[in-house]
Amino acid sequence: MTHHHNYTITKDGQLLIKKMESDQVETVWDRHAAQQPQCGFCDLGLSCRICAMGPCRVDPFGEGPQQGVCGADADIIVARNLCRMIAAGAAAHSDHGRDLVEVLAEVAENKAPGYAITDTEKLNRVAAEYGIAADGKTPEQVAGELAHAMQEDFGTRKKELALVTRAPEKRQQLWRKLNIMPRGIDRETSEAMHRTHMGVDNGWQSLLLHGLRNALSDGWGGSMIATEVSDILFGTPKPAPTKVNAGVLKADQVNVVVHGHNPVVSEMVMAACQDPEMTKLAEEKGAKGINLCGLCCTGNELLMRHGIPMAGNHLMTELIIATGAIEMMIVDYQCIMPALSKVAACYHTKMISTSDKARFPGMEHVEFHPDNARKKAYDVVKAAIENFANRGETYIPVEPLDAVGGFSVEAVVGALGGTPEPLLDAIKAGKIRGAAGIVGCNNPKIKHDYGHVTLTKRLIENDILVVDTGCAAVATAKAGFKVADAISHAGPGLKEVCGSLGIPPVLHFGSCVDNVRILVLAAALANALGTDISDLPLAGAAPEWYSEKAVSIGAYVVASGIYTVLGPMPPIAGSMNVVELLTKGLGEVVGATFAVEPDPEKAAVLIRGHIENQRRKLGLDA
Ligand code: XCC
Ligand code: SF4
Repeated sequence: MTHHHNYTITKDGQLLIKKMESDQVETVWDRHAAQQPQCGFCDLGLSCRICAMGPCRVDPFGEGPQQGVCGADADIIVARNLCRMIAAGAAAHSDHGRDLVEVLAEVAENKAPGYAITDTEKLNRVAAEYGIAADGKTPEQVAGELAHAMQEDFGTRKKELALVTRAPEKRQQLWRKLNIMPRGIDRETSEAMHRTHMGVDNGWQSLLLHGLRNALSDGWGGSMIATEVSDILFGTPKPAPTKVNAGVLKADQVNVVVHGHNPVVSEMVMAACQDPEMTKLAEEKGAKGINLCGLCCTGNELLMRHGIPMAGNHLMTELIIATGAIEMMIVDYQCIMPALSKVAACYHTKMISTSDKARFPGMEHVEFHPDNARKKAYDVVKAAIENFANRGETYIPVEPLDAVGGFSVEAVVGALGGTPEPLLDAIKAGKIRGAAGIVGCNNPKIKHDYGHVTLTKRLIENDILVVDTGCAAVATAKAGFKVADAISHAGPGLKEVCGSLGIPPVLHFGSCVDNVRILVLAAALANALGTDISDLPLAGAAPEWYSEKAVSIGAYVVASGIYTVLGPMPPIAGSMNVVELLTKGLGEVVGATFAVEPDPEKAAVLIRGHIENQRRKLGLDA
């Protein structure tokens, strides 16, 4: 029995859950219910299966065993588990970055037909940060040298990653002093796995500190490289209109949906979908055209750069298939529920996996590599067109909503007239109290989109500018906050500032790797004020996070000096020492802490209190 109104605040979600219920197709909420009660030891982080003397668990009530077979206690087990979550998240983001660097290297050697250098200005700017001069070289030569220099960032030959110099000087010094300056991207993840092997690092504090260094190698390394190289190859985003929610599917067109994270695949699929020859083919098959839509972060990548419409976020990925309107879903990696192909089997949707690293039962595997991606993209789009004939009844339950995406730091600074000063002035004058980055996923433990939308609403009505990414950004777009008119929901100061710039009070900053755009903007603000990021009236939030990547993001955001409120509780409550350190002690170490608050109304109060406190400390309201 499904209580579809309790699962999501979205109309399209509610109607499609009802549809799946009547079609008797299982959803993520059904599977979540079937898992109840979930393991209490694991929930508290008190179970360990790192070695074959185990698995072990520590009794939280102090009656049963207090240590594993090896003697690890609750603090060690919790810290080790958390460290491994960060390592997995950092690995995912950074491996995504590596795939882009490989494309850049192949573009430099002219071995990746269909890919090109789109933003030469940015190529030269980033190359300069790596100490590569562009004069007298072709863009391809610069790209080749840059790709090589970035590959060095992944390795073990350096003492510090190249792009950490973007952080304020004070922050860099702090990282050096704490010995958490990230060295090699792969090195930190590899060291995290080493330290957490049985019998290595059994200091829960030193484990957590390394977790921060590992996360920093993601934020100022792997993810930052992913975003920068994506901009170089596919263009730096500029504000552009788009449409969002399940209503972006078209009843009379071939609907192709891309899901996953890496624009390397989705950009080629887009190029094939936009080819007039393909449109002609679709028309011959009785469709009015080809409609490409996105899901999750690869959708955000296309939305940011090309205004491609967004069908939904994480918890919409199954539901959208129940429209019966999708000819093909093409996935790469990360956040793709293996359940999707079972759902697709109940409709006519063809599922295509594209990455050697990411296989799924029940999907057809068409492997994309930089040298064959263009051809493969045409192959799959042709197959999608063929599949239009197999379509049954469709159910597209809502009309799409308008939204604006594309706020890169370059675009924001451009809109401000070339410097971040006007934004600082508005903050100093108190018209904007501060800014919050709302990021991360959906999680069936939280009513779908309720966390993101409620928190955003409360912050903008209190004159706090919101920038968001990932599935959070899709949630607020679907709630109507990403149009210029949404200033009607903002407080008077934020309304005035956004109104005069003609921008929404909630800015779409991109995919999850694009959280680095928030770091870059925060660093620019701190540098303009001659201070550190931890002094600014800023906050982060992940109200509905689920993934290991989100743990890495949260850790690098806090390690960069930004107070961060998590919705769902991470599996750490089994160690009061770890909880105390993360929620209090870190303040004295990195100048920022975590908080956990599943109720977004209360999270908003926490964030407002923090921002007002930061303003007082800066002497802004004296
Ligand atoms: Fe995945 Fe990036 Fe989370 Fe969404 S926000 S559920 S990580 S798609 Ni990244
Ligand atoms: Fe048990 Fe220690 Fe092995 Fe973990 S590492 S499974 S606590 S013996």
